[in-house]
Amino acid sequence: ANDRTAPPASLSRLLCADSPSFLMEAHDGLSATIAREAGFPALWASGLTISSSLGYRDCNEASWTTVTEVVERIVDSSGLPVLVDGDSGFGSFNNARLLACKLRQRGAQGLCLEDKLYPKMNSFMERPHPLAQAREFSGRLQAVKDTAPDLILVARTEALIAGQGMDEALTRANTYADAGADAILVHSKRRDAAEIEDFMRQWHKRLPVVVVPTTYFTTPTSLYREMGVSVVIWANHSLRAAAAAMRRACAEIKAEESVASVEATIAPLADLFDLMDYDELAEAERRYLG
Ligand code: SPV
Ligand code: MG
Repeated sequence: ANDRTAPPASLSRLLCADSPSFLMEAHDGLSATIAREAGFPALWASGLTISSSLGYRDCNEASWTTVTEVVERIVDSSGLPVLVDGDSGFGSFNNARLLACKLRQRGAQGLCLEDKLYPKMNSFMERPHPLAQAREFSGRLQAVKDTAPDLILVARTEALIAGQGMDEALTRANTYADAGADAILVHSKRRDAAEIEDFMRQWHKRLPVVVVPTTYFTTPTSLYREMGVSVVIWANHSLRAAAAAMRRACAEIKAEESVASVEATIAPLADLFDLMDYDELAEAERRYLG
């Protein structure tokens, strides 16, 4: 069931392709393996889902070293290109370039940085989202580019999340393009894609654009194709699927004082053995143990 030999696409090729690519979130080795098995060409190492899976809130409670270790598991277990959600870079330009350097060493292909202050807060929390000065944030981007030139750098503007309007979003995106970003992520918390459409009309494809349709999930993907969006990220759906399933199973097992009724609804152990490729180990044992 697992094709571990197919050559993965590169993130830069996906970003430059004519039609949109779809990236699935991963927050650990298992979710990364399952996303690869489903056929996704690349992964989003989501700050929200990595934090949540560790029992942290998405406001930089997880340290950059912890995130880097999780990214290593995602890279190793999937073999896919991984775009890492680096939040706002965990501090100044200096923290951002250190993060970039370490992520590159762990095999990440891309880093996304957002123009917020440290600590950042998840974009969907109803509270103020103070933005960094565009000039200071550009320094963070430049430092990352200088330190890790082969890392794909996605600059994310939170101008629309912060209620600063379309002109501010476009101005910032242009400033970040000047600073050396390889792509722009424009984030929106509207329930439709109107802001994204507006942005795309005025952006004129200066750089590839990445979007995260968490709140505007009803948008047909054909619209992204028509707009010229390059990458669409399904940012949190494996973790939310797992949380719902774990809750159901826990409640049922507690109530029934038995695991008998959930057995048919959960993954068989054989699935886990298959996902983790125990067959490869058996083959290696034959080769190396004789
Ligand atoms: C994430 O997945 O952590 C993101 C996307 O940054 S969002 O949660 O929409 O901010
Ligand atoms: Mg995030």
